[in-house]
Amino acid sequence: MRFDVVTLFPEMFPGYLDQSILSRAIKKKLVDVRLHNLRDWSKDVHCAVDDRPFGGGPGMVLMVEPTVACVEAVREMDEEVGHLVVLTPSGQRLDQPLVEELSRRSRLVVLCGRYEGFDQRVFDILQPQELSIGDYVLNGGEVAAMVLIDAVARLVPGVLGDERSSKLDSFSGDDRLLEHPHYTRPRNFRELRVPDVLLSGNHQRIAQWRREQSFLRTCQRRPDLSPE
Ligand code: JAH
Repeated sequence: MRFDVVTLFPEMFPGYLDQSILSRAIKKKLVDVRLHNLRDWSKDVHCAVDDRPFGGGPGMVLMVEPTVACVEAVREMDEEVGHLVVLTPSGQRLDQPLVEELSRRSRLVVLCGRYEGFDQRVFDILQPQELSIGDYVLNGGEVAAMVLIDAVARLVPGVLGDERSSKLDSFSGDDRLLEHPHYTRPRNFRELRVPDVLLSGNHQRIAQWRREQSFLRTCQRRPDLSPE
């Protein structure tokens, strides 16, 4: 799967891309992330890509000309033009079903804003899918873009060691409940013991216990996700 990121701050990405799971996926050519600096498409002598808002007010707005030129040029860098997404606080809330849907694409072009965001005509012309990772404001779309890439890339076949593991994640699988608790050695730590059922070797009872724990946790912590 290919990601093309359009940003004013491409230098924010390598540190993140070089971390273990993703760098392995990139080495294995399962994932390809290309970075594009929006400033390279500036139309003016000062390399400006932002300007003051019409109507007044604080902050700067990213200009339509360099943004559209950049996204169109980046899309044309491959015969598959890709699916265009923009990270914005006013976008559709990203959740695991949407992540799964995006992971079935072969190419995503991810546009990151800064300052007060893009001129509205960027959205009118490019008609991107507008996505939000949560109801809070960041200083720009880059961190949200990394969240999106992280969540989507791990679902690309071969990126995780064991393909079963993502089906067992919170919000995943048939019921989309929170995950059950996990335990490993030691069996007893400060009088806190690993539940006997997990040491029983009875896989049917273990699966039953885990389903119950998932259900209870979801009811207690996330009633909004609870079945009924
Ligand atoms: C902030 C451009 N949903 C998180 C999110 C995504 C993007 C932005 N903020 C929050 C943002 C400033 C400029 C995008």
